[in-house]
Order: sequence, then C-alpha cells, then structure tokens
Amino acid sequence: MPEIRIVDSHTEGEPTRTIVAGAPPLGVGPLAERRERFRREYDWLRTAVVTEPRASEAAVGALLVPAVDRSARTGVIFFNNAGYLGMCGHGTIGVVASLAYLGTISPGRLTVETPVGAVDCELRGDGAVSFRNVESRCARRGVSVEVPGFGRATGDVAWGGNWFFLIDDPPVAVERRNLSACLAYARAVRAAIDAAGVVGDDGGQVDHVELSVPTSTSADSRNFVLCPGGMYDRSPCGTGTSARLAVLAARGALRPGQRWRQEGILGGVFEATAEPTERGVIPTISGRAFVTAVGELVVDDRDPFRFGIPPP
Ligand code: PYC
Repeated sequence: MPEIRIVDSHTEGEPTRTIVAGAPPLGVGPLAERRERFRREYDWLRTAVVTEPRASEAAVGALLVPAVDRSARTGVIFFNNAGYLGMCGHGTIGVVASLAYLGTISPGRLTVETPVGAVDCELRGDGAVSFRNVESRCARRGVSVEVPGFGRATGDVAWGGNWFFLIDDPPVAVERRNLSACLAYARAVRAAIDAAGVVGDDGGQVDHVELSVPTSTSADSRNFVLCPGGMYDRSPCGTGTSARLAVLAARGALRPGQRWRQEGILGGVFEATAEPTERGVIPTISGRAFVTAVGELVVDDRDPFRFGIPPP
C-alpha cells in the first residue's frame, strides 16, 4: 500500500481531509469521468479516508488530481461518508488553506477545477480564502411535500454546486442547542423529497436540505444544512450559501454585489456576494480554514475496519 499523505483542516468547524499524495491514479480526462472511476474502482479509499474509525461522519475528503486545464493549480474531487460531491465550498477553502500550509502556494489567485466546473480562488495575506463558485440557480420555487410527523413543508430547489431543498423559517428552532431537532426535521424532509421524487432541473438528486432563519447577530441569516450522509454541516456551507443567494436573487431580494453574511449553526460566518447571470448568479464566498494535522494514513491488512466501519 503506497503512503497516503493527508492534510486535515476545518473551515468554521467543518472538517476537510485533503489527500495530497499516494492515491491511485485516476487517469486523464474530465474530472466528472475521473470521479466515476474513483467511485467504480477505488471506493474503498473514500470509506477509508472519511469514515470512522479514522475520521468522523462529518468529514469531507478532497482528492487532489492533475487539472485538465494547465493554467489551473489543481483538480479536486470531493467526497463524504455517503458518496461523491459536485463542489464543496468549505472544502475548497480547506484545500487552499492546506496548500498554503504546505508552502506550495502563496497569497494570490489560483484556479481549482472540480467535477462541476472551475472555481477561481484567492488566498489573502491574512490567510482568509475566497472562491468564485460555479453558476448557481434557483430551479423551482414553492415546492410542497408532506413530511410525516411535521405536516407540509414548502421550499425551493436550487443548485450551488450541489442540489439543495431550502426552507425558510422551518417549524424547528435553528439553533445550536436544538441540533437534534434540526437533524430529525431535516432528515424527515430529505426522506419526503426523495419519496416525492423532487429532483433538480438536470434530474440530479436533491441531497442537501437547508433550513434558514433570520438572526439577531450581525449576519443576515443563520442556516442548518443537512448533508447527504445524514450529518450536518458545521460551517455555513459554501454550496448551500450559493444556493441561498440564487434563491434570494430569484425572489428579487438580493441586489447585485450586495454583501450577504451567512452564519452557520455553530456561529461561523461566510461573507458572500453574487453577480447576476442569465440563469442565476455567480457567488463569491469568503471564509477561513485552519490546518489541524498533517500525516500519513496506515491501512493495516489485519485491521477489519481498515476501510472504515461499513453501514449496517
Ligand atoms: O461547504 O459546500 C460546502 C459543503 C457541502 C457539504 C459540506 N460542506
């Protein structure tokens, strides 16, 4: 087994484990194709890297791969305990902070390719990172589903690099001390949208649920985001913030260039703006990540859980 070198970071509390060396080669070609090869042939690496006992169910993995466009600094394929992501905002901030920690980049601009498009990033001198996300769009407004035990839920379907079902003012308090109720409600909503066959405008699975409320802090809104593997995002969620900006713009509730401060469930904040496009918006999001560990994974043939604890 080759040495798998990793850098761990967290972005406003949400972990990213970046694989910087030692992963099996995925060949060349579009990142979406290489992500399929990863899924088909090396899914053991995903489960080994981001699930227990080596990581936590909240961790997002980021595999660095050569970019297609030579002007991009790197390609990255994001994954989690349930599968593979299109884009990941907190993960992009974590990858840039990790490259800075390793000394392979210095403050300035760089492009990171993802399976859903190129993302221009900037590492600032104070360590903060901003990224200009892929075009984000509100696909459907006012979609109602029956949520067993909770009644009807009405939300919007939007793309921010992943598909989201966004609910304003849900029937649970969106507060850190109420996490288990937020989880229970968002999981029930997720099951209800799956059962009702709610999909994105490209047929993609709507696998994130975002609950939003106004906040009394200096932020514009606080959110709780349920990720595809049933865990919640500790950060304000970069793709979720992008989807929210697309919804606000579709409602005429966000001026071009208006600053939006998105608070996450732990109180961390991403600052965002959005440029209008024909179909939606291009969000730019800024946040901070901190490196927590640098190391090498050990995959011991005698270890029954070397590829993670499998689901029951
Ligand atoms: O920040 O985009 C994000 C994200 C997606 C899933 C977890 N974090």
